Amino acid sequence: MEIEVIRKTDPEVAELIEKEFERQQTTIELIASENFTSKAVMAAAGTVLTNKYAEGKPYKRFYNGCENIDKIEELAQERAKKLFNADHANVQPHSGAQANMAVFMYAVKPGDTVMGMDLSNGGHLSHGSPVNFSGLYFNIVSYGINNNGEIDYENVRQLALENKPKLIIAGASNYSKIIDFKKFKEIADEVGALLLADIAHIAALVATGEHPSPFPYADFVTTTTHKTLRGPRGGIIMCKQEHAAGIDKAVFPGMQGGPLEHIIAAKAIALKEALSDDFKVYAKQVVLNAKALANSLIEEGLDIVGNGTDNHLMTLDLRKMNKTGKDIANVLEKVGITANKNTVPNDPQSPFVTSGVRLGSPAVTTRGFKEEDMKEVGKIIAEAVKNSDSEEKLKELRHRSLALCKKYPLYED
Ligand code: DSN
Repeated sequence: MEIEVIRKTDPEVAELIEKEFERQQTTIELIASENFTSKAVMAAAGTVLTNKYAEGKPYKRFYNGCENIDKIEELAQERAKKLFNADHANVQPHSGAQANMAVFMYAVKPGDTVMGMDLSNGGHLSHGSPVNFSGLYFNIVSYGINNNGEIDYENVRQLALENKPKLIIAGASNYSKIIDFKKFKEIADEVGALLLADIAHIAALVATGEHPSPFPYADFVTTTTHKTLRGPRGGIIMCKQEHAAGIDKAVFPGMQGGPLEHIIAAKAIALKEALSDDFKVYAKQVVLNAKALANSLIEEGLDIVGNGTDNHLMTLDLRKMNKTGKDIANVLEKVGITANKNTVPNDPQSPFVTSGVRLGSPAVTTRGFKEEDMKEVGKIIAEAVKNSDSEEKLKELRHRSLALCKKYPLYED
């Protein structure tokens, strides 16, 4: 076993890996951007492929000895294209943020105007946050969400008409409604902007038809491979053929050096898994489970931004309960539920404190949770919020969360 090999060389690291497995096994993972890969995906990431330099593209490398690597990377590219019905795929980005960075590098110049969703409204750091390369080097115009938790497309259009961006980003890290990519395309066309759809969060839903696809509309589509897509940590850029050469050049030599071919092999495996019928069933269940959790929380008297969800995530709005996201995320950790604090629209608290907690269903769905389990998870969360000062109650809730974890053990077969 790999862990025994690691233990022989480095018992300290081996022990921490084992503890992390135990943590994952015994807690309910509701971080909306996390998931559990298959054993095959994990195994590929730990192979001899990590030894190989392969700068360049398949069959056009700057290093010799790439005959096997080329075929693996080509498989990953072809599977990504098939899964999403894309013209072109570059599977080398090390992460979603670097995929976005490469699109910026190709599509805009420093100082150009770019529109993206504001981070505190559910956008991503790389969509224009002032502390990120995107906000530091580009003139960012941010759009947000209204009190119903929805993008106000007329406001996006007005901002676009006023500011004439060269690039518009449609996509989010915390948005629970369907994104209307067609509307974004109409706005982009009206002002002559290119359109980037960042589907990092909803990739599996797009791939399986649970969310409308941006592919007929967007010039570029970026994704991570480790969220709903259930692959290794990494990114992919897909684009229209006319942008293919420029995007490839932006990834290498523009942004990155040698691609991580062990991770690209793991991406290829995850993409094969995502093309299966089982994965369609999985993605459908992700949405059903998120809706069941949202309904359970609402039945228990808690508020959800937008009063529900259309995808895999939701934000618990704690303002009515006079609690903060920071405190409740810590309380949930005590009862064996992992989630992250998040801002709500017009949040009176700072991003470090927040009034919300983001909750997602992708990881627990992989584990096997169904709607009735999500109902119980909702009850545990609600009781934890209402009894956050009672150590005795929190202990009882911890037993209930452990019982759910035991019902669906991880990596058994
Ligand atoms: N950090 C990711 C998330 O949690 O949504 C976005 O990159």
